[in-house]
Amino acid sequence: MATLSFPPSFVWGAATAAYQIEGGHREDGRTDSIWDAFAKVPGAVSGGADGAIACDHYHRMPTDVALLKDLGITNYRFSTSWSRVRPDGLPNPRGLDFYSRLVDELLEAGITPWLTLEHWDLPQSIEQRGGWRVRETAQLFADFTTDVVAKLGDRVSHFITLNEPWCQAFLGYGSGYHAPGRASAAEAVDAAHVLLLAHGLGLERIRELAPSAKAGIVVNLTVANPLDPQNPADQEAARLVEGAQNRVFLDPIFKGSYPSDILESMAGAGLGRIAQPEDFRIISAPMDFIGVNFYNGCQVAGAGAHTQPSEGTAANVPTPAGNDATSEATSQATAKPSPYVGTEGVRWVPRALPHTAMDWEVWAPDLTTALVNLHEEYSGPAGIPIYVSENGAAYDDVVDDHGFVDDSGTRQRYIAEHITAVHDAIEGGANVDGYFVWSFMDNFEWSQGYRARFGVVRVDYDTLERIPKASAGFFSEVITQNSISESRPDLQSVLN
Ligand code: GCO
Repeated sequence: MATLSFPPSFVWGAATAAYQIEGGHREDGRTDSIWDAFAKVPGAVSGGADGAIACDHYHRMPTDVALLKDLGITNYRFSTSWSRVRPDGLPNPRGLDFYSRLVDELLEAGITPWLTLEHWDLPQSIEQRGGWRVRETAQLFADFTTDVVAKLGDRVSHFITLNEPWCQAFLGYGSGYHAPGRASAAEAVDAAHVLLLAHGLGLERIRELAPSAKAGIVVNLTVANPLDPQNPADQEAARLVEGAQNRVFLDPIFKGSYPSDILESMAGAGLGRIAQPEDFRIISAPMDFIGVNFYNGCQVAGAGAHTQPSEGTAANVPTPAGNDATSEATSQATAKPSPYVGTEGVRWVPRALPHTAMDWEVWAPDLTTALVNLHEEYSGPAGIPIYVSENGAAYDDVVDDHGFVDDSGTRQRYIAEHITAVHDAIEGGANVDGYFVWSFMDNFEWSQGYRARFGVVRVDYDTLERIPKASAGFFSEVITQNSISESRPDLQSVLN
């Protein structure tokens, strides 16, 4: 087994998000976000769960930071709650102060903060005025960015504007799987544009207020593998799916326009109808890095005759990585429109691969493909630094009498194979400078509530105790060594 070493400057970290861990939802002036409101809708979240308490990080922040330090985690990606910082449109110093204390605590512990301004938790008061569907929200995001960067820009060196605009637009407004639970292709494409504009305006504020900070966005990319790589209809299906998830954001950001084929495939929904010409200059302003969240790829087929069995249909389009494709959610999928606007006729064809507890396929080589493609198609000769800003897996953990989870055969293996895939991408020429595991600890997994556990640290939701799993020890070791024993999917077990 070869040992794969990473460059000396490679960044290792762990990620979380405000609504998923903080709790304290009514404290110090915080008001509802769209996820507080969505969680109240019967059936929207598994088990009727919400983020009112979550991991109670709001009250346990110093000990959580101490645990990060104990685990040797040297970079921490977290997000700021807009509803805490600017509830109902007015700055709230008490809310912002929490993040100031968090940043101080991290720096004191020798941990570099990576701050995501918004990770899905739009204030509900803004949603009531149109949310991400209306252009005004991009301006409001810029105001929120100003508050955060003015206060923390002296200490935070890395800012991320938005997390996964695809999920926010297409799961939140297109399919209704996620808050705010709306299901309209037209609203989804409008939201996509407003999110892009918000990113651009946020970036402007970061540049003004913290000129030496590094800034970027985080997108969740998929890799669509054509069922038959030689079949033009399958190639077309793959192009459409990657277009509907990846290129619809990457092209405006890196090239200053929507891709022409996607303008066409999403014409019925009206992609770009609310765009103004100057938007694209704002959206495509240079960034210092791009973050990629990756969980899984997929296999797709186009219309036309195939002899292969077991093809998916529109009704079982898997909800993609970064959301809620468990079997329960998939059965609800029949009632919800596909988030893949403009891909009518495409069939998702499950591959004979292992699955996580989210029902997501496990195939780490897709991560290598995603990173190398991103590098080749978008990053230009200079090669913008790419960070894997989230990667990890939910499994049904088995807890021993001491509360310990030995996840070496599941989550740890998933992580090891994907870190190996990152190394392969670097060897393939992609400029990948870091890897953040999702997640530091088990947390509120959106529509799945608390039943999907992604943490390398277990959270006992009765006592709120944190207990590192085997994967946490493994990840610490990888960080210390700055290397990994090569770990590849066992093709034999995949094929059997
Ligand atoms: C996401 C998020 C995380 C999720 C993770 C697992 O992007 O979907 O950034 O909040 O919890 O992806 O689904």
